[in-house]
Amino acid sequence: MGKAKGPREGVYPFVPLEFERLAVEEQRRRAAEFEARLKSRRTTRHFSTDPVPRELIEAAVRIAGRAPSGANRQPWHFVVVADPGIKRKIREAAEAEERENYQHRFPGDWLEALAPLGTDWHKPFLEEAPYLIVVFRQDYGRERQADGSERKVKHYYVQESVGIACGFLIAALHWMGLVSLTHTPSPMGFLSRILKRPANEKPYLLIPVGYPARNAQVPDIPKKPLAEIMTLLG
Ligand code: IYR
Repeated sequence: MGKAKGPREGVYPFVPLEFERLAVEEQRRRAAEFEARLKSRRTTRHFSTDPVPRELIEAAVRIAGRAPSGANRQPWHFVVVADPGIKRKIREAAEAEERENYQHRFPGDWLEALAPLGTDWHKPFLEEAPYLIVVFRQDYGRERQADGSERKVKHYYVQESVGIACGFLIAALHWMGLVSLTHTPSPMGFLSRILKRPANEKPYLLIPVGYPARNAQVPDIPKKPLAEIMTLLG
């Protein structure tokens, strides 16, 4: 008898990698194009209530689901909220936590770091944005057994995997002409309760998505130059 195997170990055949080797000039062109596109991505807090086609949100979540993950466990779940009643509940709960944060819990240095962003405890975007994508990380999986019982499946590098998936999601939303906000109300336990998520899932990010309000403004913040964020050896 061999060692007990994980749920999916050894069941996938290897197939040839589909890969198109591009001419270097084309690679440069694509790099410049992608960089230019992502340069205009901005986190936005002022949303229009204009509706967004649902298939765009579905495509963005499918793209997020293409992210690499530890042992390919795909330890994420995306709850997409368009229902105005649920959005209101989320806003009320988030504002209750954030009011505590801004008025009592945030230490002085944190408030100072937030000052340039102009944020406060009011979160109207949680009702104005047509969609809220609530990202959950799954600290372990649940697999139904033949006898109807459930067993835990180990997940690996959950934080890293879900972070990468959110990066894909945010880039995809921008690419398709939408804006988003990586919102982190804290603590986020209310999202599990309102959205009735199982115990293996924990809220990771709350991402309002939509079009910007006509008068949307963003802080004019700098990004670090390459020399500061990259060290080249050799
Ligand atoms: N979650 C709070 C505070 C906040 C914290 C950080 I760090 C930010 O970059 C922005 C906001 C809020 O959403 O107001």
